[in-house]
This record gives sequence, structure tokens and C-alpha cells, in this order.
Amino acid sequence: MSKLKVRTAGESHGPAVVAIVEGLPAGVPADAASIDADLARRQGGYGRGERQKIESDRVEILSGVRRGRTLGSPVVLLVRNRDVRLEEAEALVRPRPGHADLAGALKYLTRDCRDILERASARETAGRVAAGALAKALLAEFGVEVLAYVVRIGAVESHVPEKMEERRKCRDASDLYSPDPKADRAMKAAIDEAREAGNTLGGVIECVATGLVPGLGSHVQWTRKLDGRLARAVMSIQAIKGVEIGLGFAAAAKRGSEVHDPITYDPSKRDGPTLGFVRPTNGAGGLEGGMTTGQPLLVRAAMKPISTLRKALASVNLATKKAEEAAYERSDVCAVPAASVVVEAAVATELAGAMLEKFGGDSLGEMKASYDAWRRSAQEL
Ligand code: EPS
Repeated sequence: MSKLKVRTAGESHGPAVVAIVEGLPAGVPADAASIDADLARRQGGYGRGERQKIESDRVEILSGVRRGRTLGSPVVLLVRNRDVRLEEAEALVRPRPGHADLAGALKYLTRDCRDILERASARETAGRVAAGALAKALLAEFGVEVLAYVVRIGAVESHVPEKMEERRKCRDASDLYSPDPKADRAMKAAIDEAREAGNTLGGVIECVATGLVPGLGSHVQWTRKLDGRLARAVMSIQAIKGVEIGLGFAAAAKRGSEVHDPITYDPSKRDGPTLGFVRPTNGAGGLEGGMTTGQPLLVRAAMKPISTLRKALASVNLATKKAEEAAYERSDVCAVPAASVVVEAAVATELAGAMLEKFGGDSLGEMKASYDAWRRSAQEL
């Protein structure tokens, strides 16, 4: 499995969220400012609730880094919470349909769902985003760029421009993190409408990675297939209910000739990511047989609407077993833009792990030498 191991710890209203990142080689640029930039993006996006007015996420790098570079030792990243009230917070006995509340309460034999929700909360993703920023720094050393953006909020879809620079520029200028300025207004209106109705909205996130060499991941064992690893990483993000690669579900309704990407060879493209093998289409989304093809990697994720509703759904009081409305305190109306930052981090983490598996060594220099040697051999094939 992945050579890059990321674990998180921390409760939503506990003192902090922590990420432990193991497996990065020495020499990777690790700078708090670029981690903080991703943390700030994760806190933002149209549709967030009151909690984000309290929090102001900043990373503290506790270990594994010296003078702005990783040392090869475990990196511990800490993001402090401001809304700390884990001990005083009231019990939550009216589980919210869609949240981890009920299943977790039954699993842990408790009537207080707070014991569950504090860890199930998407606050945890601050840790995954901080770790993902380090993964992106490693990938950038090899010319790999990972970019996620919002392509749907509720019923409103955005148009995705052809060029990556255009997608990045539009996304960075958008409150919705969408690559289509024309869709923003309708997306905001949909979120406003949901807020007024005491409801919530989901959407779809797309993530593209460019500059990947062919052959990352493996066909030899199911646990090593990169598509499966990406799906797991993305599906494990709070509220994600579907993951597609390339044409995804749409491929099921097409014929083989409309799905698969013909292969040609152009020696003038030998220095490019596909080493001269040119595919006019990319229905595979950059993955065949659990390995990268060198074409852009394309992952899409569907997020369900947030399960804490102001206009609460029917539930049951776990103490009395009587019918009552589900608990509501405050909530985001739509966190799809925030989740896009988490998807970017999750994909980057898996890709960095796959790069380490193929080219890894103790230091970035060693890894680069191995990468260059492999590329030369592949070009001479
Ligand atoms: C969340 C509930 C809300 C969100 C939280 C995820 O928190 P609270 O109950 O404190 O208002 O704001 O997300 C974050 C705190 C975050 O940083 O993303 C939940 O129940 O999952």
C-alpha cells in the first residue's frame, strides 16, 4: 500500500486537529504559509455557517521539518480549534438522519451521540488538507499539478474550460470554487434558497492531475490498483457518496468504441508525460489497469447535502424512544466548495504515495535520480 501514510486525530470541539504524515523523503519544501493557504480555502466557500467565523485555521509544524524542508522523519501538523467545548457541550440525544449519530451511538452503546459526532465531523478534514499540502509540494517537484473545483451545486452545473490555467484562474476568483463565472450566480441563488428553506445542498467536485508519468499504481494486486486507492481516499471524505474516474458511470451506457482511447505514436512528443504515445481522447481518465497512462487523471466526487438541517427531519429521542425532531444547533448550508479542497488533498496524497512507491528513496535527490533514470529507459523502449 501507499508509502505515504497520513493519520489524523482530534475532535471537532476538542483542543486541536492533528495530522501525522509518515513516509515523505527528506528535502521536500514544507512551508507553513502554503499549508495555511489551503486551510483558509477549506474554511471558505459560499454556503459555510457560523463556525467558520470563529475558527481561523493555522498550521503549527511540530516535527519532521527543519529550515523549510522535510527531514524524512514523521511530520506532525497541528491545527488548533477555537471553539473548544468538548467537555461542556450538551449531550445530543436526537440523532440526525444522514449523520454518523445513530449508527455510532448503537455501535458504542451510548445515548449521547456527541461521543460520535465530535470525531465524525468534517472538522477532521483540516488535518487531511494540511497533509495534502505537503503531498502537493512533493508532486510539484516532478511537475505534477492537482486541481479540484466545483462542477455542480444542487441542480446548477458549471461549464469546465479546456485549459488548466483557465480553470485555476476562474476557480481562484470564485466564491463557489467553480471554474465557470457564469454559473456562480445561479449556484449562490440555489444555496440562498436552501438556507431560507432551512435546507441544505450537495454537489459534484471534479479533480484533475496533470504531469503524471505512466505506470504509477499497479495491476499486480488489487490493493495496489491506483483507481481503487483513489476511490477509497475520496469516498472516505465526509458526505461523499459517489466517485467516478474518467467517463465513470456514463461509460456503462456506451459502446466500447466510444469509451476507449485509441493509441498512436508521435516521436516529437517523446519528452511529454505520455512519452510519445498520443491518445485523441481520455475516457479512461488517465488510468488503465490500475495504473496511470500519463494522460490527465480525472476523478469526480458526488457530495450529499449536509445532514444537519435547520428544518429538522423526524428522529427519535434515544433516552425516551419517543418521536422528536433531529437536533439542530447551527450548520453549513453547503460545504461542496470546502470539500473540493479536501478532494484535492486526498487525491494529491494518494498520487504522492504512488510516486514514492515507484521512485522513492530517503531523499528528494535520490527520488529525482530514480525518476530521471526510469524516464530515460521508457523513452528508449
Ligand atoms: C460539522 C458541523 C459544523 C461544521 C463542521 C462540520 O460544525 P459545528 O457543529 O461546530 O457548527 O462547521 O465543519 C468544521 C468545523 C470545519 O472546520 O469544516 C459536522 O457535523 O460534520
